Amino acid sequence: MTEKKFTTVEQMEQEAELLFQRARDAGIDTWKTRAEDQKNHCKFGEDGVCCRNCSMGPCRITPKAPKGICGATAHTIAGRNYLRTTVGGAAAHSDHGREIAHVLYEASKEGNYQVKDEEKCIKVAKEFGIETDGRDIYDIAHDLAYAGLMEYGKPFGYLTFTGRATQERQELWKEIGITPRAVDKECTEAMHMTHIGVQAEPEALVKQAMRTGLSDGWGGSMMGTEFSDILFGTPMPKETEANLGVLEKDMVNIIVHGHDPAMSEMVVVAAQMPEFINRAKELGAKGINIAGICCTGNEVTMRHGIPMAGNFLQQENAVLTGAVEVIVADVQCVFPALGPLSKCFHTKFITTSPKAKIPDSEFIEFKVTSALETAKKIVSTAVENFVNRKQDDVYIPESKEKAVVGYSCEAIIKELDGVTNTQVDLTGTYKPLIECIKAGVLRGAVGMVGCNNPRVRQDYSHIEIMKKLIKNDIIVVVTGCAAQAAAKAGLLSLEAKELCGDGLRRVCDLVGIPPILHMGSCVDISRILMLVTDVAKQWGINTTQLPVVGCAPEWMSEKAVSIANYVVATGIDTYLGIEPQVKGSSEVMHLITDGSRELVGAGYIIEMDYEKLGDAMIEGIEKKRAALNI
Ligand code: XCC
Ligand code: SF4
Repeated sequence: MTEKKFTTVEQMEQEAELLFQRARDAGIDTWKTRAEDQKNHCKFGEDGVCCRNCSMGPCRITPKAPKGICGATAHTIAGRNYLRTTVGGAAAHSDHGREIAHVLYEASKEGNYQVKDEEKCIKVAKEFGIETDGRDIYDIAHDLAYAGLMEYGKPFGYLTFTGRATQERQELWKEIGITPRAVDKECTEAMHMTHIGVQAEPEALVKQAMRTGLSDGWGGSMMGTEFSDILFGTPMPKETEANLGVLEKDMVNIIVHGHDPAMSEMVVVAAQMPEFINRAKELGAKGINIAGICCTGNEVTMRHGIPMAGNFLQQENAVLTGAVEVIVADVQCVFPALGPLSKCFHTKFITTSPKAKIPDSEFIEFKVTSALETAKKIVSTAVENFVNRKQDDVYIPESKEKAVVGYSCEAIIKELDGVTNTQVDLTGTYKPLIECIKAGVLRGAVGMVGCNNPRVRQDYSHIEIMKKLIKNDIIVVVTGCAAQAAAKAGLLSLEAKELCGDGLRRVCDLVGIPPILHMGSCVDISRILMLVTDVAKQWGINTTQLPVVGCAPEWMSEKAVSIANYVVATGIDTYLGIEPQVKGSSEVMHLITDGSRELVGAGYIIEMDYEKLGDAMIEGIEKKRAALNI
């Protein structure tokens, strides 16, 4: 057996350092230097006890001034801030879902976007009570898109997808009053509650955070995922590569960055057109290479095997290679720093959404009706820009790793079907997986998600914790920047089974999967919700009983807080490696940890030491097993 050498964080850091040096040489800042400049962080902000919700303030809580001018305590202020953070995240994810619903609404046989997964279109339409028999698929799709859009503002009732949850969760949510209503209703109500002089009770604020989070996970994000699958195809396993080494020295490099797949899908289509490939060759390039960053990267890798250039904290590094002709972004997680940085290189920075215009970028508005035209313009800009590259001044780090991506729930079931024995028919279910967990071959599962955060070494916690988990026979599913961290370290390759305990290694061999499964972008955490829910249903237990936990070791965004809220409210303990900004209130801190466990059977476990965080998860999983007598 040849021992595979996996890329280490140290290697990645050395390569990154060479790129940062290029920035220093060019006299430009990077996140590294800016993070230094921002030290030490404002303590009031960090603790969540600064309120600027009205102009009598800002008010900051200190021992000398324990109340705001209106009388709000640290608990009220921290609770309100926490809820507002959640709203920011839920709004972002859900608005992404809404954009996709609009794309589906515009889909047509002849137009820019088609229905690729008709089966899913019909299945989901039925859930919404839409007539499907004998109807044209586009008529069904349009009715579905309309029904989806109505989920954002319907005046009565609850979100349709909550009907997918376990009976136990549905009843509990009803009982404690957190079943999500229309997406916009939850976000608006949360903003209302946090206005001066409205909600002051910490528990009510934390419950609304869960409800708003649920409207994201079981609403906006879930629609984002399902409608994207209908439009662009449900992901199936594909081979690809990850890390900056995927950039090609002798090709035109285009980086797609952001979140919404509508734009990036079209760029992928345009880049395959012979007119552009030929033109690239005329200009001395060997072809056109597309690579992704952040969740756009996850979307296009899941469906097309497009390589991933890296995750959140690597966006500047991509430009610093000097090898990128165009970096094009739509919404979310896009550093404004890319504007001035791109000016130091030949790189053209293109923004496409009116929601995210960035100084020093070129704005080309992306519209559903002119999507292909715009994508062609973007690709053409990149191709023509190749001649401006200073080829002698290019530095592309060597590191890249092989990865298998594209494990939608449908794909996982298909893989499991491939190995079920025929004595009892288990096809189309997670039962083989459940049997492995019951028998202890697998101890349990962890969903690792989330961002990078300069508060900790980039990707170190992700990678070290993942290695620890798989060594302990715990299967891991990943999305977002955590997924890209895994990919860069080679942990999404089939060879990663070498790092597993005996049980997980056997499962990997038998099923032919890596020990860490890439389930997509951050809105695709809705896939993890469905995986967990269906496993609980087929096992016949509650989600809170499953030996399964969630983890976000390096999270930073408001979206991550929204996610953490809905994962917990779905009954899954969530382990955080970065502290939520509520430390200034013992009550809110209690409410999101042990208090939430009393309320919904799950809560946060907060631990900044990655070793201890990993150990705590294993312990948590073993406790759940013991309670199940397995
Ligand atoms: Fe953004 Fe989704 Fe976080 Fe990565 S994981 S930094 S939110 S790209 Ni969503
Ligand atoms: Fe101060 Fe109350 Fe106004 Fe907040 S809402 S800024 S605590 S007066």
